[in-house]
Amino acid sequence: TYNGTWKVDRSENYEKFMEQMGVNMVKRKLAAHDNLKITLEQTGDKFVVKEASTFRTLDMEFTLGVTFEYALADGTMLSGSWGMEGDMMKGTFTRKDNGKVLTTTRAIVGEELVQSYSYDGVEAKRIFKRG
Ligand code: MYR
Repeated sequence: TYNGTWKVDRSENYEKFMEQMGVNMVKRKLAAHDNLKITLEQTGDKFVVKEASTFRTLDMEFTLGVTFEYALADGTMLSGSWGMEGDMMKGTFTRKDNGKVLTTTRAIVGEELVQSYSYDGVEAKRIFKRG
């Protein structure tokens, strides 16, 4: 189950990923230490998500397979949805400003939640521990 609170422990290639996303260097440096904490609460197809970081706190909800909008911390708007493929969450989102696609997955690997990100040929991971 994905339910619970997850604190980012480490990231792989996240700075390169943000660079590809067009995030400037100052913000990338800050975002590398954003202390991201995500709380997920799934009931059937519905997820309630609480996000907290040094940038902001955000409460939202989505339903698997249903398109919603999501603003990144810098204001970039995404539109898309999460689905399930087996035990893995798979999200496909489109940037509203340039139409490019960002895909992301969440999987529980051992005791950790591994989130992958892919955008414009660059991939990254952030790995969370329960907290
Ligand atoms: C959630 O389930 O946490 C809410 C919806 C997430 C949508 C996709 C997240 C992509 C985040 C990319 C970060 C890029 C930073 C430049």
